[in-house]
Amino acid sequence: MNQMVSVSKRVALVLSVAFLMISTFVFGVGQASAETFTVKMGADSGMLKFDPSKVEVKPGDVVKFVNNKLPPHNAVFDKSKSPDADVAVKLSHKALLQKPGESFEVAFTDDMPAGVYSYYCEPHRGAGMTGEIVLKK
Ligand SMILES: [Cu+2]
Repeated sequence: MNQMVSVSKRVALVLSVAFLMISTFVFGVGQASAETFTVKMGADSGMLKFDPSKVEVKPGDVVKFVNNKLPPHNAVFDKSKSPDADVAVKLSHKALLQKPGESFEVAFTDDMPAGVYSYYCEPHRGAGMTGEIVLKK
């Protein structure tokens, strides 16, 4: 009788450990699901704009800028229209992309303040080629 009890206790222990491991795994994957968002530089229609022009990200996410139509393009984050001027400088990619298909990635990390990061394409700022990335925490 005593042995029966200890066996079922052991089974219960094994089951609860297994459940903990599975739930930790599922929860861990959910937390680590960093996403990559793609922004086309120059819309397919040939418009001088970023497409999409507004992206919402969370820490860990990456925005991949891909040269598309009517190059050259770049992405410069506006120091006066970002939550932190130093972060804006760090995020900026001043080098112009000449060939369609070229790309660069901008990573958003936990040490950056939440808020709206505005950016523009230097050659086409006057034509309205601007965008926003909203970092939410
Ligand atoms: Cu441009």
